[in-house]
Amino acid sequence: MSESLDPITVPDRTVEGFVQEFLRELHFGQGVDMSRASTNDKYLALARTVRHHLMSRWMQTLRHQGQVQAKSVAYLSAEFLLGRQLDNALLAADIDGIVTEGLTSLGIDLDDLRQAEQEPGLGNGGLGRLAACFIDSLATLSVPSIGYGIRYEYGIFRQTFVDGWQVEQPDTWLELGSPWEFPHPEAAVKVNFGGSTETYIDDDGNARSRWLPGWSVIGVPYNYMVPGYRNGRVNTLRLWSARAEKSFDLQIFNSGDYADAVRAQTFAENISKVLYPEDSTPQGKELRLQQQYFFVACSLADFLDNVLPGDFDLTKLPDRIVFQLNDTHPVIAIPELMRLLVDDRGWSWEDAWAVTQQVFAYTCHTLLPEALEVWSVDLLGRLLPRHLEIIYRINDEFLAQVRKAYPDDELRVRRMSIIAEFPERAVRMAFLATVAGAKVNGVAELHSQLLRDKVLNDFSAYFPDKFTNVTNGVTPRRFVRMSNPALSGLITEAIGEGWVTDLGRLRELEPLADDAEFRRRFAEIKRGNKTRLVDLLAARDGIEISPDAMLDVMVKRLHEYKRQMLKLLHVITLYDRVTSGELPIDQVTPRTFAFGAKAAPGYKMAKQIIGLINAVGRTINTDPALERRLRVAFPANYNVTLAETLVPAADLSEQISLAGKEASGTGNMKFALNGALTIGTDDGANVEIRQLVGDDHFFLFGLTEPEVADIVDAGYRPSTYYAANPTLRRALDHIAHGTFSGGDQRVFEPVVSNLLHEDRFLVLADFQSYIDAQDRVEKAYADQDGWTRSAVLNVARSGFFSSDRSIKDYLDRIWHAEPVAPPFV
Ligand code: CRA
Repeated sequence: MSESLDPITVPDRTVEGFVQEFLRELHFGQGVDMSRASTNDKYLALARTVRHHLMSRWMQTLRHQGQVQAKSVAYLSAEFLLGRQLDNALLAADIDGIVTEGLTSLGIDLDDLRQAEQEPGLGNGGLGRLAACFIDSLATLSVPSIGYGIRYEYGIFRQTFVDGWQVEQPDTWLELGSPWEFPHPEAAVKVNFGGSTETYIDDDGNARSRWLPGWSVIGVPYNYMVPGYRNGRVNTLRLWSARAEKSFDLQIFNSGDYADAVRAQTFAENISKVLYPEDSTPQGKELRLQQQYFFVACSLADFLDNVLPGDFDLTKLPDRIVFQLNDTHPVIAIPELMRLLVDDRGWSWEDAWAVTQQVFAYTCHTLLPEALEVWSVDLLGRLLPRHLEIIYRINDEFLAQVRKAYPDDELRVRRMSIIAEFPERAVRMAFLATVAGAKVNGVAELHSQLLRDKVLNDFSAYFPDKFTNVTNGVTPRRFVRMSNPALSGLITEAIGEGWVTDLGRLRELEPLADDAEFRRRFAEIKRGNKTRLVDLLAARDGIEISPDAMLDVMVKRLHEYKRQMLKLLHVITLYDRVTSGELPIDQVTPRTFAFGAKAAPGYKMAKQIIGLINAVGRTINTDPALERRLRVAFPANYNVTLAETLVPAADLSEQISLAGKEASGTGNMKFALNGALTIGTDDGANVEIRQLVGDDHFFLFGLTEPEVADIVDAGYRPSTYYAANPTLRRALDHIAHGTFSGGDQRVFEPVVSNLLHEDRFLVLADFQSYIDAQDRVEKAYADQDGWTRSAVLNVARSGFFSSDRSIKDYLDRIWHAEPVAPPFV
């Protein structure tokens, strides 16, 4: 269905038209003229001007959606790590050309305005960034969908280093204005908490339960545009902000107690105040449960009351919507929907359960048992008493069925109970999601297999058809087309521009790996990207690196299972070989070891490791014996914006988690797509990357998951590796003896003793295998042309890792929804 656009909302797509619109925005929107405008004024005016170019498509998409009522996807996620919006909007609207020209004619550099944007860091790491990639792909594939989440006033903290130690600063991303959001206070939703429940007899004589809440807050929606890539579609991301019902008590204010007058407001607004800075570990805090229920209750109410037409027959809900639960954070939506149907709409339990079981699907993102979220019955009952009752009933009915299927197997029943009894009585959110969800998926082949065979084994035996896999992906728009313009140009020149929305077509580059001229240009682009990074790090962090050195990169959250320590031990080993005279410095390949990592503020060991990386860096970067051939670069505050310059510049991608611990990883995909070679374990999506790019173009090392399981079962003793391996011993001794801490042996003692006596993630067991693989890297890199050939093949063979492919898999395997024709192109 193609409609013509509303002329009022379609801006003129010419340079003159743009300039006029931009100046209008500056005058009427910002209230300044060119002579007085600050960079921020110009950025805001530009953002609004660009926004105008997407507006008509947004309105059109919404109108069309209202008319067609096709099955939609609601992606429920506590995190959306969006990254900067300006470039993405320019790309989607296809107006970068006229904007650059228009601004130049006004004497403005587009790049200066880009820098003014504070990225919305509303996520921790992979899970939040995945959600952002998925809504991009949903829009580009023209799937009717809506993202629902929380508009945190403070996103992921800004990391700074003081003497090499991490210090967190608040992320004030809203401070200078946020031109990409549209608040709708008139569409606010009330959310209840606390209180108690009571039973009563309804008009038909049935005993029913109802909730008598104790307090409530208001959720105000903020809408964001999610443009598809040049397909005329703009979907919506709706993030909720908490407000008090009555922000201000005039009586109290007049009596002179100014603090008390705004107390309710302060209390309510705390709910959407900050993102919990945890990654892969649940933070069992009351406020976090409040956040989860808050956004889920707002989203369900919004969908049922506002998105669906007033006369919608809710028994048909499964034909109209699927709620995808991004990990367990939104799982409280399950009892909430039951409550809305049973308590508020008077449905029978059975009818409500039949619908509920069809409209939710659950993605699990972890393998770490400690990361599976549980809420104590005590807390949940206090905050959401009616939901707790509903969960108990779901559990009772489920366990009755399990007992029927496995008579006399009470142990199994206890294992499968949604309610854990030890160490305290608690609700296992992953189990609730598995019981109620129509489908459960892991995020890479190996991860899904381990979910079935280990983490959720009883459930996969009981519900064999529920479990499936969807391997993660990343959006090629942001992570190739936008962030690597030079490579994008080369690819387009070689195979046309179709790859941007059909990434499998990168395969067509394969023959060019054997074309010397293509390789030369590819290598030249890599060097250009390194130069871009060199300039950025100099300006952003005062870090000096050389564009001629190999760029070896490990960027991801700091976690012991990801094993930043393993890479650091390699760095220390090289340092030791050179300073001990074993290895002449002129035989060392010049290499920059780049790290980027935030540690959760309460994670002591992770913070120690950050301190140690910086300490090693200080020593290595200043030791004249190394002649600056080895350098450690650890820019603070790694985020999406930095990734966009770092990833295209990388030669070597470090994906070195202990096998069986990283669910998928998505950084690994971004690097391969930008022509870095991977050194990695057989873990997460590395397995699939290696299968696709081929063993000759991937540096594999380390124990496999079954080997890890065997070693752990047999009783792992890290000190035996220390005793048996002199190279390892020398590296650890450097840390222990204070080489990097001015002789002070206490500073990093916890790191050393943890590795020697505990080493939960088998760093010492994989050490030698990793060093050997790094020696292979060194040899391979010496043949620059051969390396470039492998890099080209990595790009050509990584098209599978597009989030467009992931979304198609979700559509086929889980959502059973379809793209609709865009309203216009
Ligand atoms: N920390 C996994 O650990 C995975 C992403 C996205 C994670 C990553 O391996 O790539 O999810 N898990 O699927 C997670 O957040 C709560 O669990 C992650 O980002």
